[in-house]
Amino acid sequence: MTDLTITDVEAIPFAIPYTKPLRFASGEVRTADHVLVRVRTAAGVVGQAEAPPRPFTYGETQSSIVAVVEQLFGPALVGTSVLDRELHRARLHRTIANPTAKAALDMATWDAVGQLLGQPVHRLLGGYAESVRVSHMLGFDDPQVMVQEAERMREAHGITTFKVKVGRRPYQLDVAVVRALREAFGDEVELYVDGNRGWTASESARALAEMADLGLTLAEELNPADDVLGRRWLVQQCPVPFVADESATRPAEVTREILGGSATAVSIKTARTGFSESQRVLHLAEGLGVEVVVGNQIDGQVGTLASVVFAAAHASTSARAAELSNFLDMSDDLLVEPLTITGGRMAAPTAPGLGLHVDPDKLARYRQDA
Ligand code: MUC
Ligand code: MG
Repeated sequence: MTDLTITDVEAIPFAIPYTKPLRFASGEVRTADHVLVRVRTAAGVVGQAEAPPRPFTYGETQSSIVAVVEQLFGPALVGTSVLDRELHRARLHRTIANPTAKAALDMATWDAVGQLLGQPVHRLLGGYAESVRVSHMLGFDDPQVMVQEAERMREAHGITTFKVKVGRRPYQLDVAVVRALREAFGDEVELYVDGNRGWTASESARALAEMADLGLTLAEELNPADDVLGRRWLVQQCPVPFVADESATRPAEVTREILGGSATAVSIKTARTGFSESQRVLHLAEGLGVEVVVGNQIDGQVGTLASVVFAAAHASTSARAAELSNFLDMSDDLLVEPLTITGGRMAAPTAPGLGLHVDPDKLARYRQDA
């Protein structure tokens, strides 16, 4: 019988510059300083996944991810079977936080399982759709620049769904952008907004009122969830689903925010909840009767591959466009075969595991520990 034992866990820091930095209310990204996590098994199969630190959101850094994987989480997994996901969870979740380190280990483990079984992870998770619609995230800029960027995405990749970053002051800066996009594209595009907690509840309410004629489909984290009463007041008057992103990443937080009236939809990001915990969040959301969106933690191509695998695997994650395109703003990436978006859609890989092949020359060029 194949030996499924995990023999080694590795964390490789790498850095790839963005050609077009992404700016939003809680931060800015100029370089993808991520970590490639590898889980090696006794049978020789290696599972891989990407951890993107977001210091301004969750407090992880590239070096903290490498340290926690090498010193704490890796040793907790070595000697167990790749199939023992509940045991892995029990051991890793004794430690709070460190979401992308935990998520990458979970996804690398699934990648190894898929390769060992000769099945794509997309099918192991649920196998619902072959491909999903893509939503592109537009970072802060002047209205005309953001319209040009959306036009470029539509022309080159057929993308017609855009998440517009908002949360600047005065809020009219962002309202002008959404209006310019609607005027430029009419009904041909879907638009929604994400504030990354940049506004107060009252600024958000005024902005929503001024955008009432612009046909938004979702509003995400416009103000901090910790403004407890202000947030409930805002969500009650929001005419579209109000998405909890960074405020509700764990099942307990999702339960609290939804039952407390502080959100009416949930963003699921494989970068921070992997596949196993993302399925827990998804099933909870389904049970609560709230919609989900597959979000983007400004993932590289390895991370984006994981997101499309998860999005395409279930009916409710493929109902809305998934945020899968921000790797297009990077100057290069690690995969041998770059991901493609055609006709506004991205296909889930059909090869065993996550179907990802890291180019050794590129990894050698971008790794930071050599
Ligand atoms: C998003 O949806 O908020 C920005 C910060 C982060 O952690 O993810 C991105 C996108
Ligand atoms: Mg968000």
